[in-house]
Amino acid sequence: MYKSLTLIFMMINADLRILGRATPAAVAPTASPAGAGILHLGLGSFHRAHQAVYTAAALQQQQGDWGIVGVASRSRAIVDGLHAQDLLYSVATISPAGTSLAIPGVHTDAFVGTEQPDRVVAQLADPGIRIVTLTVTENGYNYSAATERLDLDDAGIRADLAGAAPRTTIGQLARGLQARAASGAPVSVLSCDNLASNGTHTEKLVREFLQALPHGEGDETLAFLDAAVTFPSSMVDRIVPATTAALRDEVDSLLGARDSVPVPAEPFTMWAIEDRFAAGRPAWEAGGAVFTDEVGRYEQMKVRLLNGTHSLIAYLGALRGAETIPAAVVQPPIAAAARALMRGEYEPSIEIPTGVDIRAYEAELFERWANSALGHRTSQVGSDGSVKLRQRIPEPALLALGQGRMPHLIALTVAGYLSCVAPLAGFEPGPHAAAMTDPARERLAAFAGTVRGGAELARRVITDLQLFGSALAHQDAFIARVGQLVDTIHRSGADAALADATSAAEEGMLDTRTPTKETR
Ligand code: CS2
Repeated sequence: MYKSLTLIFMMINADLRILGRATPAAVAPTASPAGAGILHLGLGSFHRAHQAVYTAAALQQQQGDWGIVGVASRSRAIVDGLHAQDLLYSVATISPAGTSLAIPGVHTDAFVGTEQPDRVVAQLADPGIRIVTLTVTENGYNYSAATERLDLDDAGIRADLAGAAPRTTIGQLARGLQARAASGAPVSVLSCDNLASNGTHTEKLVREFLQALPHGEGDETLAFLDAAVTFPSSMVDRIVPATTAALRDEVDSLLGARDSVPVPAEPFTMWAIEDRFAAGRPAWEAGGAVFTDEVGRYEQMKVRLLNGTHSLIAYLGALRGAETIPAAVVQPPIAAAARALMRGEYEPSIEIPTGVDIRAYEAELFERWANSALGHRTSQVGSDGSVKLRQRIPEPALLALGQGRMPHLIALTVAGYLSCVAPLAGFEPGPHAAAMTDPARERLAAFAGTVRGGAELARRVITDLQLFGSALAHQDAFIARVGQLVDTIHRSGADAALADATSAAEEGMLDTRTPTKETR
């Protein structure tokens, strides 16, 4: 029977040598902050393996009141698990060479936001809190791609606007900032989600919420936003799979203690942040964060090359029976499609950040995806495609179409997505596709039950539902190509669609690279 994590840390403090003998891999918490300066919404694994680790490094270099109050949106298990361990947990960095542990130790409190919404507002109003960070996923912003605004038809947003204790993220931010306006204390809201221009996007949605309040009720807060609130953008990167029972067992044996809420992560980590903080910030550069004016470029590079290609690997991998990303990416047809997608369709749409070697970046992506020890599932990456893909595909697709090029592999990504979550009658996409969750799954499945084939499915989803925004909704050639590839997957299988789209993409790349007569 393992001792509890808390007891182990008491022992660490009492006598390091004893613990060293008992558990060779013993680790002490990196930080122990005096007070909290950060309120974090979204206490999931990603935050705990990313921002928490950078904050621990910052506090190790420079003490300060930068502890984190973590708000889980719904999960009681994580909050109870953390409280039972004095808010400590391990981050297991996993590579084929082995696993190493770190314990950030930066959280000063944790609670469930939907259970105590008033407490979220009160914390945000507290002048001691100087930064609010967010990892609520692409799905947590109540953004409507069809209207390109805050989704005012959403029941949660409507309830928050009507004055209920706020339960949506945007409602909590707006109501919290409304309460804070009384003291006027400056604060920064830092989105750490995979969204283009995530700071600007968050600010726009908060402002739209305040503008939608009746009788100019939000006006004073809007003025407070102008004067004292900043929304820096940031690009976050670290692959963090779901925690499994096997990971818990491995961590327990390395630690010699029971940790019920460890998080696994890959060795690679990156954070690029716009340095616009209204009331100070931790020295996150101590953990390797880059402060830069080129966050937009980093974001574009990452959301397209990593996340966009990740989606292709996940959907086509799942359809070919791969349970994990590493198992999918080593399959030659998928590797070839991923490479052609990056080179031919995403890369031309990206302004590469200064000093980044794009070839080295792409090569590193393949190494990261192939990390078999991580066990990152295709069903995890494939989940929530309706909200993830709209961040990843419309702009590069529109850019290619505008230049007269068909983005065959972006079309294949969408066709793979539809085949996994909205298979037409008679097509069986397999267990990994079945395990993908998606907020639009029911709506899409209803379409799939009534349409006659891929072309109609693609049109219903892209044009009628505007799942990827209004601009792509009228790109008939693209929609037809998606429909064709859906039919190919359904009739002849994923391999046939991969071969078709990859060879068409490679031909397109040759055409654009073949020198003309004049330049020859
Ligand atoms: C993935 C990301 O699940 C997904 O859609 O593409 O979570 C990815 O692993 C991270 O963004 C890596 O930083």
